[in-house]
Amino acid sequence: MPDLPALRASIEAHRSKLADECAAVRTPSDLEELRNRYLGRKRGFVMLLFEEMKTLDPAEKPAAGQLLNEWKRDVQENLAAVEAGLLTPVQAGPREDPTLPGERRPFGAAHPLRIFQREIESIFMEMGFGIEDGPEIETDYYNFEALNFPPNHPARDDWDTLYINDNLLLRTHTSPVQIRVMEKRKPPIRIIIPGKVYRRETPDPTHAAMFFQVEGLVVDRNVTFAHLKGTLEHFLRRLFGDKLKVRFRPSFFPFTEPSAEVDIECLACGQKDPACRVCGGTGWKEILGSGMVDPQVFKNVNIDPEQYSGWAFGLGIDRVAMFAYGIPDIRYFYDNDLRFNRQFHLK
Ligand code: 2NL
Repeated sequence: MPDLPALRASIEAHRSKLADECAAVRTPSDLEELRNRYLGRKRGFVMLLFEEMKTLDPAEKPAAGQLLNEWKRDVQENLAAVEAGLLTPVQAGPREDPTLPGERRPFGAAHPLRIFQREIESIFMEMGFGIEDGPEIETDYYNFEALNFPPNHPARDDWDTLYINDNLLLRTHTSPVQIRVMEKRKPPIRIIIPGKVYRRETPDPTHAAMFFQVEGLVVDRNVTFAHLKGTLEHFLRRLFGDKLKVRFRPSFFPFTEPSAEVDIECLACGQKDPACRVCGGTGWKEILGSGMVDPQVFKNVNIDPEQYSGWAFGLGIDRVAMFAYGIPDIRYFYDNDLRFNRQFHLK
């Protein structure tokens, strides 16, 4: 049967081990393991010695109880100190000055292309247009067939893209969203669709395999080419300036008839430099494509072309932003170099 001196000796033996064991703790799980070994409810050293106390001579029990309680508190304090050390990194030098102002973390900011997209959106919103979006992975039907590109037609060569399988592809324009809207909703329709589009391109200063586009669509009774001209001219003057010269040139798209390309005066040379690198000396810069929606496209979405007419346009956000800001290479938009990106949110 143990006696009080034997109990005291056991406690001292544990006490001298604990100091080394505390110093060896490196991780929270080391600490947990140590805590269990000493304070575990069933087989912890502290609990085992309390059990032993029960076998002592009753006269020795009060002193033994006091010894054990003091030791238990000592173990708890040691472990708490180790825990605090794990949570607080060692501080070298003087304490931090709590009266200093906090560290400012920079907020993120919109990408230059997104800023330009928002500018375009707000001009059309002023005119009562809504904004829509849709999937970037499209079916052959929505990207081509509904827009009047027959299967295997050579016109598809200009819109070559990345195919996921025979039927699914990365959209080459946002027009499939207009098709989806016209299927669901009857005229009047006045919408623009900004978004990412894809083409099979080898990247160079003016081509990227992924870029941004805005398309617009107006469908109602008695919509004419005059509405197309007036709206696009107003849009371009809001974007580039009141007095901006705008011209319309005949063109071709499979989904519009008639079609027109829209040029604006070259703002780089003011139409004065025959050697201008931006307009090639022509004085004009092509900004967007447009036209009256082809009757076949209306039939594909069950809108009666005898009752309704409409016009549409498409523009490359990258291309127009390059012209507006004088950026010589489209790839700057996608380099994610903050020295470039930061030049476009000066506010
Ligand atoms: C361009 C030309 C254009 C359209 C896009 C369109 C959409 C539907 C019906 C008819 Cl659903 N047209 N979109 C029309 C004319 C031109 O884009 O050069 N884009 C960069």
